[in-house]
Amino acid sequence: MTATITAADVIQMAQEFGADLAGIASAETLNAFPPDPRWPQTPGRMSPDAKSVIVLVLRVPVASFRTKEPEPYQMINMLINRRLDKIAWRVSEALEKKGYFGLVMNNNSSDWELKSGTYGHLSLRHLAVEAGLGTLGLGVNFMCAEYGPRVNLSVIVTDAELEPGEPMTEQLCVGEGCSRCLYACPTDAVLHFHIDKRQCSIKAQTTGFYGAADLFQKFIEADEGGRAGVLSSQGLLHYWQGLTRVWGCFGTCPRCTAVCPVGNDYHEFLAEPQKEIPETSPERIAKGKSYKEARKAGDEVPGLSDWNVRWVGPDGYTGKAAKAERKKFKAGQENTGAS
Ligand code: B12
Repeated sequence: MTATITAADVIQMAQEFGADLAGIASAETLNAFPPDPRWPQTPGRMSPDAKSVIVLVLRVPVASFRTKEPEPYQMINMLINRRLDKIAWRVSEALEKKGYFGLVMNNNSSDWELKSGTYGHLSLRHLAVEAGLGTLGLGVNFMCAEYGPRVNLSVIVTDAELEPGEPMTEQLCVGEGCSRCLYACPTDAVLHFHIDKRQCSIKAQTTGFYGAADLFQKFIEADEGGRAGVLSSQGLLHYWQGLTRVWGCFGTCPRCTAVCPVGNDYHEFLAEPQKEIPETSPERIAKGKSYKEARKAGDEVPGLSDWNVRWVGPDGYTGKAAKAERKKFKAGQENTGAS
């Protein structure tokens, strides 16, 4: 026997279980608009009965962007993902009590069948956009008005038919005129509403799959002395820590998210400590300018193709959404007497 359940019930339940934000995307929409149609990340592949996808958002505490070392960011990333798993599990159990299924998806794995194992079973960022929670930015991070890109995501696929959120049409990302993520990226990976994933991985995934594969390759190719070297190398220590603590496997570079000025959390806690971007260089400033000019000139920007623009915000950046959010936030502060 299934009980009636609405989107509002599910969102409230997810927030009571600890999610900072939650939303609903329609499985049918995702089946029709997979982010990259060559490797379709569709709920239909999970279950033909999938009707909705519940998206959970947990913010990354601002403290992790106020240290000089990336270590605390990495640590909290692992904890956040585990907490997201638990919240998703509780939502799934609650759905089951009402007569629906809730498939908890792994929030940081990838599917061997999709683009040589580099895409997740579902693309959580695109789902968050479809749920109306935010838009994608210049470096394709998902960002929301509350916490900018400083959030992690998790999803539950369900057969419950829930009213989906309305995707935003205006992008939250300030875009080429800001380019702060581009200036701050230590490996120069931020492209024009696109990202060079290999470059990004150098810092964002210091161990991970490629780290392990590199280590094994070095070991296989080395002579006896070289193999002894691998056995006493930092690489092996990192590999061990990756296996035991997921250390370095994901989320090891906070820079693009730390400096993003979108989000009430940025204005409240990060504007001062993150104002200066030490990594900025004349080359990076020129790159940002060239992106701005390309857009102004109406050049083709593949990251903003007709297909992709759906998740970036088809109306572009006008500043209206950001201003409205700041106003709402300030009004909320005045009401609670906070200064
Ligand atoms: C693989 C992966 C990575 C890889 C590749 C990143 C990527 N963009 O796909 C690497 C290791 C580089 C990475 C890095 C990071 N990741 Co990651 N990652 C994933 C994972 C596991 C799968 C991503 C996926 O399936 N992408 C699917 C494809 C379709 O999306 P896409 O590549 O962005 O494609 C779009 C555009 O790039 C463009 N495009 C694609 N190909 C091409 C080709 C051309 C020529 C052009 C022009 C455009 C274009 O079109 C696509 C459609 O819009 C997800 C978890 C999940 N299941 O979603 C987490 C996830 C996306 N990562 C996350 C995080 C936190 C990060 C980091 C911030 C961690 C860090 N700082 O160390 C960085 C941010 C890097 C960045 N700006 O993208 C979060 C998202 C947080 C957020 N606010 O957006 C997720 C959702 C994990 C989670 N559970 O929270 N990640």
